Amino acid sequence: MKIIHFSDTHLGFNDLEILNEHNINQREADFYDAFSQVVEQIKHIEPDYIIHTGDLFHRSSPSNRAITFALEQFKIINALNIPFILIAGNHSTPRTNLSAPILKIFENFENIFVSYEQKYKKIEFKEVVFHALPHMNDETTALSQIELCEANIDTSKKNIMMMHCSVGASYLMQEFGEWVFPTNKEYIFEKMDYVALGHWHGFGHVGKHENVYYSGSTERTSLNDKRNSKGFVEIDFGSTTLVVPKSQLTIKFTEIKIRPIVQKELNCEDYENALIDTSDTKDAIVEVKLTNLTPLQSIDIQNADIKKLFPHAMSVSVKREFKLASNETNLADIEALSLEEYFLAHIKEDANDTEFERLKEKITELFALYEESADDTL
Ligand SMILES: [Mn+2]
Repeated sequence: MKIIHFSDTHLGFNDLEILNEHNINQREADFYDAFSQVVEQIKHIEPDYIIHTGDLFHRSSPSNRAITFALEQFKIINALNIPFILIAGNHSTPRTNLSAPILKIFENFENIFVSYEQKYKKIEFKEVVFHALPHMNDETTALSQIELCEANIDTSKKNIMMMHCSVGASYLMQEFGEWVFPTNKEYIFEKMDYVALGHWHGFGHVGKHENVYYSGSTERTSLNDKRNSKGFVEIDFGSTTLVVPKSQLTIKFTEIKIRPIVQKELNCEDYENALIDTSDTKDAIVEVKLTNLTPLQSIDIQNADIKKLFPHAMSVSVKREFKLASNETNLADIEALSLEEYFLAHIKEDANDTEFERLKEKITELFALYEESADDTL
């Protein structure tokens, strides 16, 4: 028996305000592409079951495009005749009882089994029981539902538990309404053949448990997530006719191809002669850190100049790290009336007269621009 486990696909997520050739936000399209790649692999692998552990959509009220995309993909999966079981995560669960859960739209597919009602659901097949515990807004309900799950373990079949939560406090995503699985209930994991987890966006097993895994997300919902390795898990339980002990479980992580995120550092100590390798930046999200900057350099080096160094990147963001000056000006020494004057006084200390005149013009221009955009009376 073979299962494919994936999670946190966040369909509809968008970022960076860059449009692709179809006028779709490029990052949103990246998330659709990641999902399609998993579906393509499923067609080749032909597992016995497919499971998704939550955050199918990024929002509980997804856009028309995200819903349309999901319906097209689910039609493909449904036609494979492989049962596809999915649970709701915190992103796809409405925060109030007033709105209807989006996962309900998949109820009418014969091979798709959804669990989104904030309660335990037993989804049973000939050889296996899926114990679905979707995201629950109320922790007290969650506890009684975990107990219900334990009571429903069927020792004559494989038991697979599915949840969208942080196990202990170690896998918190710092998001609203996260569910933390109670530590004193972790013993239930040992009674399961496999525990499929969603919520944490990196692949890996949990602590001492050999059969408890996060599959990770299929794309990055934050650029703070520097992982370039995203994909899905393939769990092989061996033959179902023989009683195979849990230790024979084989877990394989398969990577999909996602847009790379590349970090570069440009030491401004020798800016003119600095060489930067751009060979790995094609279509990438590039983050450049300028280090050892002096205030004077910072005026001269525009973000646009840095972006020009990476003509084939998808996006370039620039971070600036200043050199600590040996002669830090004492604030009290300058009787500056405005930030602009203070800044000019600071420049005057470091530059000669001609240089100061040249920069002064530039600074006045920049401050004028800043004041224009900061003026909220406009
Ligand atoms: Mn998520």
